[in-house]
Amino acid sequence: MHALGLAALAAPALAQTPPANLLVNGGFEVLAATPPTTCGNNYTVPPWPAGGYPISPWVMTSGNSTNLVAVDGNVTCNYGNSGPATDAEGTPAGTRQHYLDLLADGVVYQGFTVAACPGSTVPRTAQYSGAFSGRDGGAAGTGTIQIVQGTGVGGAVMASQSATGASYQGWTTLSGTVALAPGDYSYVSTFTNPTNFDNAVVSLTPCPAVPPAPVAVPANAPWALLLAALGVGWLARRRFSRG
Ligand SMILES: [Ca+2]
Repeated sequence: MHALGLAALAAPALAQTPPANLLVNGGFEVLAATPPTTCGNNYTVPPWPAGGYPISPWVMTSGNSTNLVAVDGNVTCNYGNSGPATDAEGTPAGTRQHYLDLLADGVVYQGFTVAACPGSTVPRTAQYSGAFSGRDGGAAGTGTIQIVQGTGVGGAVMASQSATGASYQGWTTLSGTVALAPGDYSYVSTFTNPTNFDNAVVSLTPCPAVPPAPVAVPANAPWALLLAALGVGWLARRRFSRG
């Protein structure tokens, strides 16, 4: 068999698509109609409403104000020791990125839905993660991620992780897995005043492949095939004898 035949038999490489993030604006890069132009802090500058910079669909349930921090790796924007020079998403220096600070101890949450796999109601495995950093030259802050039942911050806690002492020079990423039955849940991030938050992700393991439905074979199919073969043979012999 030649090389082309071998190549044709080889299974095509499947592109590895990362699981979708069920959270929207998990990295705080969805900017308002009037985007921030200021390096560093962005909170009480009009026309943004009271409560700080919009971070929809995140909901802030406590904390004085949201503060969308803009950084670019110290290329044109030097935030000093107020927080990391880059956000938690690892973009190259020179790219303007953002992370979230709250002007006080605070809590933000976002709801998400775990869909059932086809024909199944068993729990699915969710991966969740998020990153915290310190502020103002210190490492005194604490950040906590919780996955809770329902929409809001008061539901039963399904999973929880905390980080204390995150540096202002980099990010501490928390991650874990949790089994979640189909339904509504919330990702809740709680962090103290000298702490920043970024890069929140919730994703689900893919549903198992559904085997194809078996093809019904008529009971008389073997006889039909045999008769067709006999017919072809008879025609061939007849043409040969005439030739
Ligand atoms: Ca970000």
